[in-house]
Amino acid sequence: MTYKRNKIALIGAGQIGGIMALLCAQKELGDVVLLDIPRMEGQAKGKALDIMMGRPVDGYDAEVTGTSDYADVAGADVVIVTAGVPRKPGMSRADLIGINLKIIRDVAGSLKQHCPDAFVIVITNPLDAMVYTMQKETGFPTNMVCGMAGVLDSARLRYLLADGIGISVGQVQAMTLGGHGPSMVPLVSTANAGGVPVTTLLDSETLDAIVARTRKAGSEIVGLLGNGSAFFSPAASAVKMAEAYLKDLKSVLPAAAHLTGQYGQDGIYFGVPTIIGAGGIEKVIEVPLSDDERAALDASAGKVKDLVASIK
Ligand code: A3D
Repeated sequence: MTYKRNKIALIGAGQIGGIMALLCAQKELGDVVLLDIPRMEGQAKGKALDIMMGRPVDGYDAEVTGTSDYADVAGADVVIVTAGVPRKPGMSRADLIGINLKIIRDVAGSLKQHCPDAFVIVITNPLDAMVYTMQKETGFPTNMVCGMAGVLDSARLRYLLADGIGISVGQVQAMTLGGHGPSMVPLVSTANAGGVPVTTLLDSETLDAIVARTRKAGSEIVGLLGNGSAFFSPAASAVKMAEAYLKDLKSVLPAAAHLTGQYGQDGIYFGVPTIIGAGGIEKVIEVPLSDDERAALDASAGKVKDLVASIK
């Protein structure tokens, strides 16, 4: 008997790639191929074998393999890209553009050849510029290329709000929009706990501190780790997006999506609420914003445009 299972290609078998492989297998989202550069093929194969040998413990059937050959990811349904280098303490995400731009261009060339029908989720930083580059270089439809940042930045905001209020995170709905950097915009005006606005549950000083910590959460973790950046929650966030696509969940998730006039922006990739289903980014949703939030979002878009303009 033969089974048709989804194929998930993870380009980059580092910290985030390895956790994503485990999560995809545990959730039985499909068979997973971890791909890295030839010099790091052992890492890809070793992580894959480690996960395979854990199959009896959790009881999942997904096949996980490692490779450095793009022929092995041919025909993937979903591709998640972490290829590149992460930040070290003291670095901004934008500092990574020189080295990661070249890597994303290389990866895009191979994906164009081997995975023309995939839903591509980019994680590599600086995120908004890398996802823009991925779409330009592959020429894939804009709805099939997106970036993961909003699910993670929103999760950080939701965690901090729930912690501050002293309730379960499941109760808190909140979004962070805009570019993936210090200019990101955690939305307080629409954040709520079980339908109750958070502005009635926390004073403005506490809310300001939560917004500031959300913006710096990535750097806080980089500082603690000392060598690399967050990887558990970024992996879980990207897998959530892949799951929405593969299961056609039509989930409302913030993502770096291609804009054509929404939020007053045209031709850039920017963090906005979307619906993700079998059509990829099926819709960009426009939500009401306070005047301050609108101004902050415009400023964040300016930063993303500057970064994209610096691409040579
Ligand atoms: P790391 O553990 O270094 O893994 C990256 C992997 O990419 C390494 O194994 C490299 O060998 C591999 N690689 C390099 N070049 C290529 C190539 N051409 N083809 C295939 N693989 C290649 O890093 P990580 O997993 O911790 O982070 C990966 C990226 O994600 C970095 O750029 C981070 O800055 C970024 N990141 C983004 C977020 C967002 O929310 C957007 C969060 C956390 C990290």
